[in-house]
Amino acid sequence: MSRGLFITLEGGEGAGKSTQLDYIRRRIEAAGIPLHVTREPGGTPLAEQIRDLLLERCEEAMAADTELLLMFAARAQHLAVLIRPALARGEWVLCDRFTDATYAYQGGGRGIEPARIAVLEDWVQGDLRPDLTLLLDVPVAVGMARVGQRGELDRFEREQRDFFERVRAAYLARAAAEPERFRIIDAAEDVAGVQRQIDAVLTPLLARYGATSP
Ligand code: Z5A
Repeated sequence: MSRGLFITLEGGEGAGKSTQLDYIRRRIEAAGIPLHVTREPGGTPLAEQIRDLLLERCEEAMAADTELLLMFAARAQHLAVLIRPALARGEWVLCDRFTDATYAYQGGGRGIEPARIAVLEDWVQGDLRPDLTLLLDVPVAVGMARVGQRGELDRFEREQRDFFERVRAAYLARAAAEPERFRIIDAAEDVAGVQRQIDAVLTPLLARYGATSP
């Protein structure tokens, strides 16, 4: 049996990932394809506990290396328990954020050398990489305005605008470096406009697996 497709969804603050994740799920499931929808950091009970550590505000500042290692600790668990077994069974996995987020946030945002991240990526993932990555790209000001109404902010949401500008630049640089894997979606459009762009990617993909229209 061939392994399932590994699809990741990426983007900065307020890009609309959560909003579009459900739409993508419905389209894939309507095609009759067995699918796991998951997220990072998290996705398994233990990895979700690591997520809590990463997102909770704490009196002691978290060192950038600690943050990086916790991201990969959660990822190692997620891969071992959920992602690799599902892909091996031929099921598809749709993941809200994956290692591109580490390059964007810990690399671009925190300033950790990409080469150091690549060492951990190779160690934890071996040769597993996403087959398709949808990057929901939105200007930082637009994304921040969308999430501005939220109450309590997590450790990442409390960062300043220049942090998120570096995150966005790092995402776009990765997309430019791997155009065959990435599809950049203009997420500044309204929800329907974003869905139309997603359809333009998903429709031909799903057609190859037996489904045709939204
Ligand atoms: N992180 C990391 O640092 N390193 C890593 O390796 C990984 C993660 C894997 C948790 O991520 C944090 O972990 C994240 C990066 C870090 N921190 N940040 N920031 P998360 O994915 O769980 O949380 P998030 O990125 O904060 O998600 P989000 O802010 O919820 O964004 P979103 O899911 O993209 O947005 P949304 O909830 O779908 O939409 C936000 C609002 O905009 C909402 O009111 C919508 O109704 C509205 N919306 C959505 N789309 C539109 C459009 N098209 N037009 C108008 N309004 C819209």
